[in-house]
Amino acid sequence: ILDSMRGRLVAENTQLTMSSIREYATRFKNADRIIIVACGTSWHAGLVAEYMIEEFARIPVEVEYASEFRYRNPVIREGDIVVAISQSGETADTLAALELAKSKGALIFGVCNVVGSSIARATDAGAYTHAGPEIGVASTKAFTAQVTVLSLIAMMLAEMRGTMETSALRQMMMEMEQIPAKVEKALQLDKEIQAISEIFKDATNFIYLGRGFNFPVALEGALKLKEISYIHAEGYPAAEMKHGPIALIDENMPVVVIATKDSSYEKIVSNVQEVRARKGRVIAIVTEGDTVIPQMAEFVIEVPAAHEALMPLISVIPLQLLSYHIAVMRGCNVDQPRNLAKSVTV
Ligand code: F1P
Repeated sequence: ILDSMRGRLVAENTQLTMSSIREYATRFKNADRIIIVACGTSWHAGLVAEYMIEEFARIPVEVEYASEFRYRNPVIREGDIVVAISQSGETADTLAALELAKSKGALIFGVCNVVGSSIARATDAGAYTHAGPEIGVASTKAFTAQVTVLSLIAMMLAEMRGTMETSALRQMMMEMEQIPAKVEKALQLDKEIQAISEIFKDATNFIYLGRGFNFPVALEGALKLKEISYIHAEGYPAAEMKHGPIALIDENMPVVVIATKDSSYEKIVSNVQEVRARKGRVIAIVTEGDTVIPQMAEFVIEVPAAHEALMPLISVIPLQLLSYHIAVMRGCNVDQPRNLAKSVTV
């Protein structure tokens, strides 16, 4: 399965100018470090990739906001591989960050949606996400496509480095093949989420919490809400809540908790209890069949079970729908939010 996936990535790349990861297999295999540079939603996809690459391929990964990286004096070594992620392929900060890294001898790998875009052209190699044009300014399907490609890269690296059992890799690939059907199922939650949106459409603040692979999803959920509904929202690692954000929780605070069944499930149960103890209004994203969190949360959204590393592909869907419905109910233009451009080129 991995071979066929790799074949597909190679075939796509050959036609479309970015050469493939395979040509640089040895450098990837021996990389001391991978630095991911991106902005916004793409940065969140990069964070998921950090967790996956470190978990499966055991290569140290740093995820940097391109908008900061380009202006500071980062340590970049020749053996570094820099992965630039961008939906538009035109984000000026990401382009500048990769050019800085390139000038210091790093190998630049791109994950872009738009074929022939400036970032794609400036890379040494890469993979196109082929998510089709994002009609709206705020990235949604690009996130799913980026996480999918980055998951495949993480698995390829794990295979090349021998850091994951073949049976485990095969299992992951089989899980991957089931993702489209699970995403379809998550999209059927639309009406349910519309009803929840009606209740919270006038909220002025939201908190999003997640742990592990769902932490970047919490950040992404908060960003989507800010971008298209103009509601102030913050995403936090759930375990970080006690270090400050917990002070914000009261009976008026909606708290979206991504609490799917994974290795940190017991911990997230405690986090939900902490929020409930302070009367926060919990909207929990749970795995189908969960019987514990539904007893504690005020609202429950059930998504299909999946391997925890692939869960962001599913758990992000209800959050995107929540932002969408709230924005529409508030009369916001979801495709052209104020102050936001499709490609931030300055
Ligand atoms: C990065 C980004 C998007 C966001 C908005 C502004 O774009 O921050 O994530 O939704 O469109 O730009 P890109 O580099 O992924 O095209």
